[in-house]
Amino acid sequence: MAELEGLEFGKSDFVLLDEVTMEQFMENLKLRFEKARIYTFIGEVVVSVNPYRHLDIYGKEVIEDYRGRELYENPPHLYAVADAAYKAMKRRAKDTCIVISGESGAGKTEASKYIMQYIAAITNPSQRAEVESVKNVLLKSNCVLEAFGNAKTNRNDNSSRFGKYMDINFNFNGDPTGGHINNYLLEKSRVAQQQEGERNFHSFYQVLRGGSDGLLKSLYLQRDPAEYAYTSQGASITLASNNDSLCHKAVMAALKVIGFTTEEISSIYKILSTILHLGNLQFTSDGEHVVLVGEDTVKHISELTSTEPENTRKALLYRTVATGGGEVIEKGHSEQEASYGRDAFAKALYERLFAWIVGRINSVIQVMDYNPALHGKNTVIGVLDIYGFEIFDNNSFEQFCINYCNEKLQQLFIELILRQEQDEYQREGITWQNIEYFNNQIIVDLVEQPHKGIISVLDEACLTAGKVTDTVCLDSMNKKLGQHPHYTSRKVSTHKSYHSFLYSVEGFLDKNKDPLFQDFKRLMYNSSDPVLKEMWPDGKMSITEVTKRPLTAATLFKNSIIALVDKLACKEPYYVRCIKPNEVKSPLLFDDGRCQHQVAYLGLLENVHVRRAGFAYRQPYARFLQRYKMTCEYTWPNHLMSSDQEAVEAIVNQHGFEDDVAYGHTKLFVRTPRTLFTLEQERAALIPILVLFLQKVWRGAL
Ligand code: AOV
Ligand code: MG
Repeated sequence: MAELEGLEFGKSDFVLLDEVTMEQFMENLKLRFEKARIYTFIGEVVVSVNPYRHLDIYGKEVIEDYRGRELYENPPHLYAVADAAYKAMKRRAKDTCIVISGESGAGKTEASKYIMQYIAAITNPSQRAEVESVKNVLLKSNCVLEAFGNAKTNRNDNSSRFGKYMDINFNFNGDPTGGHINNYLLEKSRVAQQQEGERNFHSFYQVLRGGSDGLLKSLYLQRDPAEYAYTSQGASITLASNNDSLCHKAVMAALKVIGFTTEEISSIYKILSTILHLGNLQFTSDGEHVVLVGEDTVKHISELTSTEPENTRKALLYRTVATGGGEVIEKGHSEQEASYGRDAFAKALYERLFAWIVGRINSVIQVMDYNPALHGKNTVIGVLDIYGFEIFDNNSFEQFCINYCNEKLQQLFIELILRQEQDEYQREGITWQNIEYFNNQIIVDLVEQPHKGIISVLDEACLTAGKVTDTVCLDSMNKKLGQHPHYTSRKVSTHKSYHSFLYSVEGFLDKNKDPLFQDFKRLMYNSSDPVLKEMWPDGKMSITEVTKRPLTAATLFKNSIIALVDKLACKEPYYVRCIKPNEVKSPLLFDDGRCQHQVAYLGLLENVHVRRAGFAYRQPYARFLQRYKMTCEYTWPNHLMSSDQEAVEAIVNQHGFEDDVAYGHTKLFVRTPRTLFTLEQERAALIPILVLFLQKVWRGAL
């Protein structure tokens, strides 16, 4: 609470602002950022501003300060939220979740790691080996997932290109017994294509720069990422802030700790190498047929994937199709089809590798044989770290999905924060008037509504036989959604001349359909590398088997995000709202405009309003009494009343705060922060007198 920090650091809780205006909010946020107080509460929500420099606020001593304490007893911190979620889970056997949101580069992933470290540090005091091993896997999984799922973008050098939701399971002792990771839509297009200034996934650069000479030789790889088309397009192959070589060693060590076998690790790197070689494959025409340039590369690929060179070559140049009469024929690709197929194959290889790694980690931390009758209730803390809202110069299908996901989470935030608030008033028997707030459901509907939403129109276009182009699809969207207040469409004429509805529709249909020639699936399924085979079970099907049309990428993503939101909604939520102070990764610059924009769309001011319109503070009677009993003659040192509530009433009445409070069943509710301030000031003034008094008692003077 505010009294723990001097006012020179600003208000540690935004509900304490004199007036809830954007101006005051921003002033406080800026002051705190400048004073390296990067965390500020709004009630139980923590607002965080990325400091872009190392702060010495995460050490062991700090963890001890927060361990088991109440939220307001310490300055705002991620640890306070982590501890609150943990306490609720342990004391009340509640499933809780910590949702971390904010735009790209705002500090979500870093926050999620600190939270996990905190939970790991405060659990298992008796150091039981099996719990330690679960904790270890949970912590080490971050390193592996970041290597394979993060990349340098123009907004963040270590940008998460997948969404991660991790459940940590606890036994009745409050010790972790296992967990489960869900991953959401990996941005696989990056494997084959990167924007100017960006990189492919870290994993490629790490193995090239950090792999031993022996490993690289066995993978037929050269050390320089510039040698490979897939790692050099963005023309930015070095990270200022990271050491690829060291990271490779850390990833190798983490894979071993988690329990990947030597064979599995070898398969992982063979797949990475296969992808790099695929990227360098070229096609040309001999006048009649499309042919491959670089026979050696094909040989390397077949060796790395444990397939026959002839089959590999065929899969790259032909597709097998069943004719209407049930006859099976081989149809040669055009040059364009062959390149398209190669890239689709490389992307699918990476996507499946990533999913397999996540699955493999899950198999290690899966909670086995948990018997609630024997072990007590199994509770869960979920931690959500997903890709943040992002806008680039050119926004494609991936940005559309990522931003839709952020709208969904924002909607959940508004609903849960309000619901939680209103639930509490109801539970405590306090009269409460509902508050109006902007519900972005309308934007979510625009995207996801069946038959009408953007995804639905997109799917329709994808399912239409014949040639539907991105532009035709855009026209159809304009027709159907043109009247929607949140839909705009304009034709943008740039040097590239693409069409846009905030996002560029170029490539939308293809990314949504996400086709991959069956031949690649069969090739991989028939590999003699068991790991690779396991990743391609759908290659088992023969060509004549009729396959159901698979769901589109957007629909799959939508379904997974809806399931995620359902999962979060049934847990007690804790929120971290991250803000990016500037666009240039500077620890010194607080860009007012950019920050204000984020505060606005994160709905933080509304959050403060909601919190204040009701009661800014609430405290169980016993706790309130403990803290302020010295300010009232009837309660100091002990009260003689029949209940703590009555004693609290005595304190309130003596100060004349009757109109500012309400009495719940178990808690006192205080409307304005000023009341608390006054009590705090009085308490602070009394403490020196009390100390003097106690010193005299000790010295025997009294
Ligand atoms: P994000 O997860 O929110 O972006 P990160 O957590 O990756 O953002 O943070 C971006 C960078 O900011 C980090 O690599 C650090 O350099 C710096 N940073 C963030 N938080 C802290 C902190 N508490 N202390 C010091 N430096 C920090 V994205 O994944 O792009 O949405 O998709
Ligand atoms: Mg991230």
